[in-house]
Amino acid sequence: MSVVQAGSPDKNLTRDWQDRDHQHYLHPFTDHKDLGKKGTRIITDADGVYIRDSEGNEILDGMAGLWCVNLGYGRQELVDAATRQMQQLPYYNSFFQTAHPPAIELSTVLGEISPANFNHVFFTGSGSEANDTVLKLVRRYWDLQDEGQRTVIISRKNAYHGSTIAAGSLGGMGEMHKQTGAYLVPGIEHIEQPYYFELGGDLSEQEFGLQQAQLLEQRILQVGAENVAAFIGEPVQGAGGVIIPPDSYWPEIQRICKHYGILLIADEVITGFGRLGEWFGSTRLGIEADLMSFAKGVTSGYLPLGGVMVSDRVTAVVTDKGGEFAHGYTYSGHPACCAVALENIRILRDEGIIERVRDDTGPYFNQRWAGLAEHPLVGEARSIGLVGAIEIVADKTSRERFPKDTGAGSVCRDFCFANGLVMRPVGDTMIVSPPLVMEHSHIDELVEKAWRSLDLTAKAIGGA
Ligand code: PXG
Repeated sequence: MSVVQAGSPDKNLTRDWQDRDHQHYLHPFTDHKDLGKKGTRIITDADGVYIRDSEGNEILDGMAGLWCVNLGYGRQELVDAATRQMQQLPYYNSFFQTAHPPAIELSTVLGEISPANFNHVFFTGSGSEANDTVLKLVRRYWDLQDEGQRTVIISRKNAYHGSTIAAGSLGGMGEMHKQTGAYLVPGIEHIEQPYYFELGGDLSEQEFGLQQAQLLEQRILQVGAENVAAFIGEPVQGAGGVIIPPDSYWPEIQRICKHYGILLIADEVITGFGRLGEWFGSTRLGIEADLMSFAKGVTSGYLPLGGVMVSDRVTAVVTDKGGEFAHGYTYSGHPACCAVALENIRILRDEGIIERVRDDTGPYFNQRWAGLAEHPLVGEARSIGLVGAIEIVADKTSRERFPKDTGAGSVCRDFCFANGLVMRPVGDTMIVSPPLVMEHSHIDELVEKAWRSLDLTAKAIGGA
């Protein structure tokens, strides 16, 4: 059932927007020549878990915007919180011995909802800025302890940590690295990812998880343990294709980090604020991090805000030793963004939404999503909390993919849109990360639309 009222689509208006979009607007991660040929989809409004385009089509938003609209659309309380704060104090900074109540209150609340060893936060405007901050904090942490030679940060191939130069360097996206070229931040090493479906071969899932974690130890020894500062990872890789590591993976990573004394950084930009049925993915997966970057779901995307939760271990060094941390943004702790985050967290708490993901909607989604593995085109259907992926394959048993130029994932995405569902491809992996307020009926609708789109894809590309 949809909440959005049908509009009165105006094709001329859509064409006009598309033309002007093409003439003036440079989109993120976009081939503009290609976009100009296809025409942009113009999204005009949204309510609950549905978005609506300029043609009046209602679409179930299986991606919560871009992994961020955790509370869904149309929450008046968030609008009111922003309005009130903008009327009272729309902006002030936290440099030069000043602060304001929303940033102070939000930092207190974040300390309450994060694991016990986190009691401090540094605010940024985005996830990329959060990970740039992480890089500088890590460097300062070791410098202040006279171990400035510890400069190496170990990350993973196919990781996504943002798109500024530092965050893109931390990430493991090949295409981004190619385009950044010589400007990549030096000293960042990338090990292979715990992607069982793609790389598991004949190993059991748990053997594979252990093996992939031990790649960290091998790399530490290669570069010299005394030179390694930190390991960074998303608890569940998001943009890389919702890669859920085997249970054996994180405990072994944790053991290795502890053994060599290196910092463990959890990038919680997607997994934070309820996605896995806990406030932070680290809690669900038993990760004891020293730094956690966050963004997106902290405000349900209503206003931009990011930050880094800094553990007592790191705070003790970077604050107690004194001296200025030469870092900060104009919009660090922006009052209106902090006010929206506070209201967002209040609603998540008061309505028990994260507990519902953990105990009810998450398990229901996991069970329904698993059913997609029965589809002839699907090699695997995996999920955790309210995030899931399916692997489109030409052959279920051998896991053989379709030829690259088939573009199976993109074909499926187009059928999804046409059938009223946002489900996006990462290559031939289809992924969803819906708003946390999904009801069982929305989950049924999502899975049914996904199945129908897979049927149409199979017909179009000659699979199954
Ligand atoms: N870390 C993670 C884990 C992310 O997913 C960032 C950092 C960077 O956040 P900002 O706010 O700077 O974008 C992200 C962002 C995709 C996609 O294609 C994913 C993100 C951003 C853009 C596209 O799935 N994640």
